[in-house]
Amino acid sequence: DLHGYVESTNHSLIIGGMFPIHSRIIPENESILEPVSPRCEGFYFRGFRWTKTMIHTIKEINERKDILPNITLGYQIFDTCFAVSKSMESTLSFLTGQDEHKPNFRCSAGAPLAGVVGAGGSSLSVATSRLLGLYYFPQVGYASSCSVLSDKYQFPSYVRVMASDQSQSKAIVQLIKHFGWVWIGAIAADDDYGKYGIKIFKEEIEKVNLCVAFSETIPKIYSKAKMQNAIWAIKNSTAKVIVLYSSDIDLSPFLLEIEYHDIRGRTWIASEAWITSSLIAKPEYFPYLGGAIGFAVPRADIKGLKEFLYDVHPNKDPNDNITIEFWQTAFNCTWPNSSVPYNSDHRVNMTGQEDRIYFTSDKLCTGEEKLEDLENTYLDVSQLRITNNVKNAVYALAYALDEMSRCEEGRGPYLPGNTCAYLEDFEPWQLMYYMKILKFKTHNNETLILDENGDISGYYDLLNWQLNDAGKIEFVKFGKYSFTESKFELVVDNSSIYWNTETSELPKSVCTELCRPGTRKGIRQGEPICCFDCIPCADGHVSLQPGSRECNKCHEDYWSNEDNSGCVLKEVEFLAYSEALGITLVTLSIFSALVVLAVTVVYVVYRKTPLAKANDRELSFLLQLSLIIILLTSLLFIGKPYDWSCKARQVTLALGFSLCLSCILGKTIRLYSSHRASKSKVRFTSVRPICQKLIVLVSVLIETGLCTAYLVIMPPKLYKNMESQTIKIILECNEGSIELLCSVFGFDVFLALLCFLTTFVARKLPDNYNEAKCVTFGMLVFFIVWISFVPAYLSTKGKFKVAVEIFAILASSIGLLGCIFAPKCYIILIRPKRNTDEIVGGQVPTTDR
Ligand code: TCR
Repeated sequence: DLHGYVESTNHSLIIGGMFPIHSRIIPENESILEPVSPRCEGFYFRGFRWTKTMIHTIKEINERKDILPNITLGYQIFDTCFAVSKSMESTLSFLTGQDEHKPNFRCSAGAPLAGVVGAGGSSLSVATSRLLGLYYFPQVGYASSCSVLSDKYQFPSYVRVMASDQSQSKAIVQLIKHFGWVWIGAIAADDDYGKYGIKIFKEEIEKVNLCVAFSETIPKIYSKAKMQNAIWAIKNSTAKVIVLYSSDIDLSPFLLEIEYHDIRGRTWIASEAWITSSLIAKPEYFPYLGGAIGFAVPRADIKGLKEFLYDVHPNKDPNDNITIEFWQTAFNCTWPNSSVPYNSDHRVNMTGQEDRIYFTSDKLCTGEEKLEDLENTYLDVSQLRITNNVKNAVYALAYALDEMSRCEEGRGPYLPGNTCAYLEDFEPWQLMYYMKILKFKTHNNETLILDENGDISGYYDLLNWQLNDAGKIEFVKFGKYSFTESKFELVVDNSSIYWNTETSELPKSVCTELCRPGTRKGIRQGEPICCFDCIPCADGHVSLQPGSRECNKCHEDYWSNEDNSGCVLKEVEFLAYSEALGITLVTLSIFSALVVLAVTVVYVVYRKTPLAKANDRELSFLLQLSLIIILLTSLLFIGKPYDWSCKARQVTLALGFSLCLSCILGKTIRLYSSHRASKSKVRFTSVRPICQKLIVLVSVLIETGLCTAYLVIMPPKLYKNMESQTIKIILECNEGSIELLCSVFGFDVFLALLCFLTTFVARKLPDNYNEAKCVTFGMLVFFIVWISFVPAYLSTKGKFKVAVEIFAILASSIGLLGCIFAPKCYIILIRPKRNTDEIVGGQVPTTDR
C-alpha cells in the first residue's frame, strides 16, 4: 500500500524518487498481528510541490533534444511520510520490484531503474543509502544535508546537490562572531539533521572560544517531559540567542509549546530547513520567532513550473489518491465517492493526551474550486530553494546518463579494455562512475560540480524574518555566505535587520558581562569559559581593554591610576627649590653665607687692629672662605639631583669641612703650644705661622686625595628609589662606597677631634678674646649637631632625609661661625677698647708682630 506515482509505459529508463508528501506516519495503537505498512497523515504541501517538480523536470528532459535524445525517462516516486520505515520500504521496492525479497532492480515498474532522487530528511537518506550503497546504486539527495553523508566510506553511492551542514554550522558560528554573541543556546531535532548539525556547531563554536549555554533536543514523538526540558532550558538561561536545528515538520509541535509558554524576546538562528517554511512562518508566530535569522539555499525561478503546478485536478485520474487528498485538504471539502480520508491528522495535544482527529467536512467538493483563489504553500513559487535542488538532482542523473551514452567504444572508463556501458543494459556502479565526475550547467546558468565527497560548494542567502505592511512574514535578504571547500566569506548588511528585542537593537547574549578595564577575568571552577568573575587588578597592575584575561604590571616608572585602567607616571619626589622647606633652607644658607661675608668685610676693614691680626689673619680669612663654601654646598643638596650634583655635594662638603677644620686646627695648635709654654715656665717656642699654614695645606691635600679615590673607585650616583614607596619614585643619591665615604668624612671627624682636644686643653688660657673657650664651645656645638644628626638621618625618609642633612650642615657651620667670629666682631665693632694687643696670646708675645 505504498503511496506514490509511477509512470513507466514505453520508457527505457526509470528514475526513482522519494518525497515527504505526508509529514508523519500514524502510530498504530492496536496490537499488531501482522506487519502492515503504516498509514500516513499530515499532508505536506511543500513535499507535494517537490514531487510535482520532479515530474515536471523529467518531462522537460524528455522534450529536450540535447540530452538523452533517444531515451524517454520514466519515474517511480514514493511518499516517505518523513519516516525512516517508510523510506526503507520504498527502497526495498526499488531494489526488489514490489513483492520480491531479493534485489532485482531490473523489474521495478517495468523498466530498469537508473538512480534514485532523494529521501528528504537526513535520517531517511542515511538509512536508504546504506541499502542502496550495497549495490552502488546512484542516489542524488536534494535536501539531506547531514555531514555524515559526506563520508564516502559509509555512503559510497550517495551524492547531493545540497551543501553539507558542515558549511552551515561554520556559517552560523561566523555570524555569531560577527554580532559579538558569546553565550548561545542550542536546540536540535531528534534526528541526524539536528543532532549532527548541533554537534558540528558546538565543535566550531568551541574553536573560537565561545560557549554553548544549553543543548536540548525536540522529541520526534511527543513527550511532555522532553519538551519541558527544552522549554525550561530556554526560559532559565541568560542566552538570548538560540540556534535551532530542525526541519519545519519536527519544529511545529515545539512551536505550539513556545507559544503556550509565551517565550519572547529571543533571537533565533534558524537552520536552513525552517527559515523559509510557510509551516513555521505564520504571522501568529511572529511575536515569538520574529527577527529570526538564518541561512537558506539560493532561490531560483523555474520556467514553466507555476503552470505545471496549477495543472492539477482530481478529475484527471480518479485513482490518484494523492491529488484527491491535496484537493480535499486545500479546499476543506470531501471529494465525492472517494475512500481518501479528508486530511486525517493525529496529534498529541498540549495536555499530553492522544487524540486522533479525523476531519470530515460535510461540504462536498464540486471540482469547480479555483486554485487561483487559494493561498497555498504548494502554489507559492516565490521561494523555490529546495524545489530548485530537486530539479538539479534530476538533471544530475540525466546528465550522468547522457555522459554515459556518449561513451566511445575502446575509450570507455572501465577496465580491462576501456569498455563502455550502454543505456539499455548497465550496472548501477557503472553509472556511479559518471556521477562522481559530474559537472554541468544548471537551468539558471550556474555551474554545479560534485566534489570527491559528492558535495557541492556554493552559497547561502542570509534571511531575516520581518513583518510587512500586509501583516505577512517576509524573508528579507541581508547578506550572503559563500563557501568552497577551503574558503568561506560572510557578507552582512547589519542595517536591514529587524531585531525582536525590546529596544529593537542588536541583542546581547552573554553569561556574565564583559569585565571593565581595571579588572580581569577570573575563572569559575567547573563553569564554561564564558562565565567568569571580574577581579580587580592589584595596585600597580592594570588592564586596558575591557574583557582582559590578565592584569599587566605597569612599567618601572609608572603606577596604576585610581581604577587600575591605565598606568600613570609615578610621582617623583625630591626636595625642590620651590617648596616651602626648600625656600627656607636656601634663604637660611644664603643669609648665613652673607653673614660670613659681612664678617670678612669687618676683618678686612679692621685688618690693622690687633684682634684681626691675632693668631694668623690669613687663617681667619681661609676659615671664613671655608664656611662660605660649606654653607653654599647645602644648595647642592636641594633641587632635582643629578649624577654630577651627587658627586659634587659630597666632595665639596668634605673639602669644605677639611679646610674649615684644618684652619681651626692651625689656630688651636698655636693656642695649645702657648698653653704648654705658660705651664712649663720654660720658654716654649710657639708654632710658627708657616707651620699653621702647612697644617692646612697638608690636611686639604690628604682630603683631596681621599676624595679623588672616592670619585675614581666608587663615586656616588643618582638613584631612583622605587622600593621604599610604591606610588612614588624617590630621587636620591646613592653613596657608592660606604667605606670610602666614611674615610672621607672620617678624616674630617679626625680633624675635628684634634681641634677639640687641643683647644679643650688650652681652654683656660687667659687671653683678651677668650679664643680658646670660644673654639671649644664651637667644637662642642659641632659635635652635638653631628652626633644628633645620625639618628635623625637614619629615621627619616625621602626628601626629609636631605633636609636633615642640610640642617646639620647649616647648624654646624652657623655654630662655628657664631662661636668663633661673633665674639670677635663684638669686640671689634662694639668694644674697640678691648681691641688691644696687650694680652693677646696670654703672656706669650705673638710672633706675627
Ligand atoms: N536538510 C534537512 C531536511 C531539510 C528539509 C528542508 C526538510 C532541509 N531543508 C526543507 C523540509 C524542508 C535541510 C535534513 O534532514 O538533512
